[in-house]
Amino acid sequence: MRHIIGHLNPDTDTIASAIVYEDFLTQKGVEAKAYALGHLNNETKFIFEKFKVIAPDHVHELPKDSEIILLDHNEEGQSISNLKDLDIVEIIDHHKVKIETDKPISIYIEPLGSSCSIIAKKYFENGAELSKTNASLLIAGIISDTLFFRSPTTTQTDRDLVEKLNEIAQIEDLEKFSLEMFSAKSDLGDMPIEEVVKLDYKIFEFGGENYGLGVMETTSKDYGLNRKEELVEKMKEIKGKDGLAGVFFSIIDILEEKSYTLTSGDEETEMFSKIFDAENQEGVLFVDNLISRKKQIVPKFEEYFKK
Ligand SMILES: [Mn+2]
Repeated sequence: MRHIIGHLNPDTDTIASAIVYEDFLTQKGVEAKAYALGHLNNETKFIFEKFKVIAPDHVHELPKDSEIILLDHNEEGQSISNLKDLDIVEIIDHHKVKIETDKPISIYIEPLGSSCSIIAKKYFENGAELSKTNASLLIAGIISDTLFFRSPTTTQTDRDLVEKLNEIAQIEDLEKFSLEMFSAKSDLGDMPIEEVVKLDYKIFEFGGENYGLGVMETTSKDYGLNRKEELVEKMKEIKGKDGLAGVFFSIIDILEEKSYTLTSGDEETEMFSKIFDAENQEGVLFVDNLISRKKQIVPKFEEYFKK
């Protein structure tokens, strides 16, 4: 039995790709089951309601030596808590490669806009049968990760795949669908502040130390900016509690393609301003056209720490 695991603080891409890959493997006669490493965000919930999909089971750890497939991530800090005790048999991802394995395994990594793109390619290349619901889920994952093709991570392959998938999914107005997804994602109500920070949050190792990088992709940036003090206080707490060198939280205006970053302290503010040439607007670090953690934020940090 292969356990398909997306990353912690799951997003639509990680959940959708895991669910659809379960179907792909099942068609191939491989026993597999998709899991979620945490609660679904509002965008994913919206998608599930719209396409009448049942959410995958939650899991926090698995029995020793369980076979697992890592989807949409390959870093230990972003994965299941007892990863070290488990048997990784396959990785499918579109992030930078970090992991070391102790035996040869299947790895499918491609610099596409989403993991759902890689899964979609597998279906088309293998002539596997793709249901209307699964095609819709893959489209949702691609739209979510590429911010409907706005992100610099977008490739022509992603656009072509959405067109091909929509021959099956038959979503009438993709633009309208994307706006519905983004507004579901932006609707956070009175969500506890720690959950806001951890909404889309990953740990990265730079220069031998761990940093927390959270992003909030939104169509209503004021929600985040209005909770600035609370956010910063919570980020400082997380930094101390989790033994991090710093925590950054970027509010990303999807439609305007601009970002507003908060930090866990003065040193972090100075560092971020230096790296991104940010404009400090009363503690909010404004950068135009900075919207992708994967393709813009993380590589710039890496470059900074190499020096
Ligand atoms: Mn992804």
